[in-house]
Amino acid sequence: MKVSWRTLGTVLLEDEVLDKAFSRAKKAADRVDDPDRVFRVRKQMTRMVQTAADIIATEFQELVAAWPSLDQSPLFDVAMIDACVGCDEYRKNLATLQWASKQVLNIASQNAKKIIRTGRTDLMHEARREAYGRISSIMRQVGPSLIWLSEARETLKRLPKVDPVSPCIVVCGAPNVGKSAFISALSTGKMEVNHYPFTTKQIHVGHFTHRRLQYQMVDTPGLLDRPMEERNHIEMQAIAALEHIGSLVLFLVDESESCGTPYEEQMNLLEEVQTLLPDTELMLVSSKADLLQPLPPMWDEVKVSEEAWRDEGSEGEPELPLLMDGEGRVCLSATENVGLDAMRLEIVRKVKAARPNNPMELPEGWYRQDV
Ligand SMILES: Nc1nc2c(ncn2[C@@H]2O[C@H](COP(=O)(O)OP(=O)(O)OP(=O)(O)O)[C@@H](O)[C@H]2O)c(=O)[nH]1
Ligand SMILES: [Mg+2]
Repeated sequence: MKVSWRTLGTVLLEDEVLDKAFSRAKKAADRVDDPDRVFRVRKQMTRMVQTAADIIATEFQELVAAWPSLDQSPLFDVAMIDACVGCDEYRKNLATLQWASKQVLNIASQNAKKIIRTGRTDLMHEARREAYGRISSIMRQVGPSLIWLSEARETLKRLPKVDPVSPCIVVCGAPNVGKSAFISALSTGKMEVNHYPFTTKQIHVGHFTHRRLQYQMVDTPGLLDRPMEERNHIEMQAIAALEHIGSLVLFLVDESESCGTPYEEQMNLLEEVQTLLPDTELMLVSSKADLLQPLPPMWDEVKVSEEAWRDEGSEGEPELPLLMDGEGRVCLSATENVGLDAMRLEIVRKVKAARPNNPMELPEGWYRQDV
């Protein structure tokens, strides 16, 4: 149902499209067989012109059809496209291909007429040459668009794939607090690894399913973990995109400070994230609970009840006790797998409370993509 950038075909560049078109056209002409010289040349020349134009037009029309239309894309995708490559450029370059495909077909039909109307083979050859010249000139004009689209594809391929219909939990916090480890520990199945083009860091997208509803978790390295003044316009747009998809923001704090960022600074960051994503419910969670000294008072109790729940097949929605640190803050350990089952159920409860009662009803501005 979702468009996956990863399945978009490579974009052939100007010379590659021309080579493909002209070599197919030549093969088509070579297949012509007619004992009458004038008939033969006429057929050969019309085939060359029409085949070349058809190949190019089909190439471009298929490309335009395969690339998602912005009007029908989820807001998150549109915001990401805008942040990464620019929506105006995206529209403009696809429109250029659309235009070129019409032009090329026009040229072919005009010159095919010339070929058909004359009885002189030299004029047939000339009309064919003229068509090739005009087609090449159109191709020169679309060259920059093809380069742009080819580069855009490379960029968009690396974006995280998020389903706008399923709840999405945005996981943030200072570098090294354990965001990826948390997502990995809560995920069933394989975690996807992606990139935002403006950070070199890997982004993890994980999933778990509860009562047939899929919950997605996205981490935000390099995005929500640095001071406001260092963020550029593009990153701000990406953050706006997170606002669109987030059902819940989990802010991880590493109280042990083994992440390298002092607790104070992590709290400043928390305030920034709150102002950046003001309309999304935020939950503060303390990571690496196994490093706390002493261990959280409920450590053993939580561990035992989670193990018992897992042994019974993880059914239903029991009130598993949340792991709390000495100050009454929810905590967990991704490496020791303590506090995670309780956390998963808490996420489900929070998302349910934040979502509209009718699961088929989407918030304003969203639409549902059909299969
Ligand atoms: N003891 C302990 N270490 C943990 C836990 N979770 C993560 N770590 C460690 O903390 C380090 C950072 O973990 P990551 O999950 O990569 O942290 P991150 O927030 O994704 O880091 P960036 O993506 O670089 O911002 C790793 O060495 C982990 O092994 C935990 O629950 N307990
Ligand atoms: Mg990470």
